[in-house]
Amino acid sequence: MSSVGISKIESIEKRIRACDYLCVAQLYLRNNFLLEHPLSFDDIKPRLLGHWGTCHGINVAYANLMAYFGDDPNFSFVLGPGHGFPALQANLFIDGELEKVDRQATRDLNGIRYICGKFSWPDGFPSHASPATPTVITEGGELGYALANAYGVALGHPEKTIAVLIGDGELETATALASLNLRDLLDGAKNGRVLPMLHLNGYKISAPSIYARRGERELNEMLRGFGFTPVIIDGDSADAFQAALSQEIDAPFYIMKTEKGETGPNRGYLAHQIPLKEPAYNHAELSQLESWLKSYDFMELFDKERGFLI
Ligand SMILES: Cc1ncc(C[n+]2csc(CCOP(=O)(O)OP(=O)(O)O)c2C)c(N)n1
Repeated sequence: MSSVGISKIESIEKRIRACDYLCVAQLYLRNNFLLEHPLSFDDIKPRLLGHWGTCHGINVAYANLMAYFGDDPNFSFVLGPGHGFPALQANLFIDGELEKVDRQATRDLNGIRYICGKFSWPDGFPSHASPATPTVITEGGELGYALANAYGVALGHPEKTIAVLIGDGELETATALASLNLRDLLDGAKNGRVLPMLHLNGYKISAPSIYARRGERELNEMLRGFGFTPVIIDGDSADAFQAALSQEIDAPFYIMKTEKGETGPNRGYLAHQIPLKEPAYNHAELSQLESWLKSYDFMELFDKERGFLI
């Protein structure tokens, strides 16, 4: 039995499923966005660009954080891995935030066609978060600033809560690592609460991340050394995530462990960018892509006439 209610957990899981589908659709599809007919080579973008591996984890964090803090107007979410743009875009689209600044991003089939068809496409959306994305101020291709930015948002705003998702590769950068010191400088009554969250999916591009190699005990010791209390969220269960958020902990540092590429056709470094590279001309890969897309059962979550059912 879920600690926070079945319907809330179900709605989080549905939202994650919808966003995962929209990520894969953005990466691959130029047509047939609802799979209304069998996928064909013509439906696939001729040049595949973008990053899948980090997307599911971002969708898990986003959905769970919105479910927990979404009603609080003083809550913000800062995203480190800007290469996970399809996930950020999917969430902004589903919430209607994109439509507020871009009238073509309507929450219907036209909007889906627009965000998917234009992702990583000439004169369309870039493959990384960019200042054209609502609330994004820096180009998403450079890792490292998320934690510092989150403490910046908290500065002088005690009413604010800022959750920040940091990639395990990102936490190897000098900027992110040095930003761990900010807790010492900025924790206190005059500033807001920063909730750092490490996305421990084990890899950065083609190699294991240092923190994944070192193991849990050493990672925990390092974070404790900076004054944080590590809280592990093992896997993508919404129940576990909600339970972790509801613990009353001083200076928590959440560690969300997922498998890189989870819910896709492969895992780890193979999933970092485009997991299936040839679906535009390879029958076997086309059918793998079709099965992958169908695994999300998107039509249970979206209706052509009524829009999103989540
Ligand atoms: C400062 C900087 N160095 C290197 C890169 C190249 N780069 C792009 S994605 C990536 C891996 C990021 O790994 P991680 O932060 O763990 O994200 P995830 O594994 O979730 O994709 C790297 C090193 C970059 N974007 N920015």
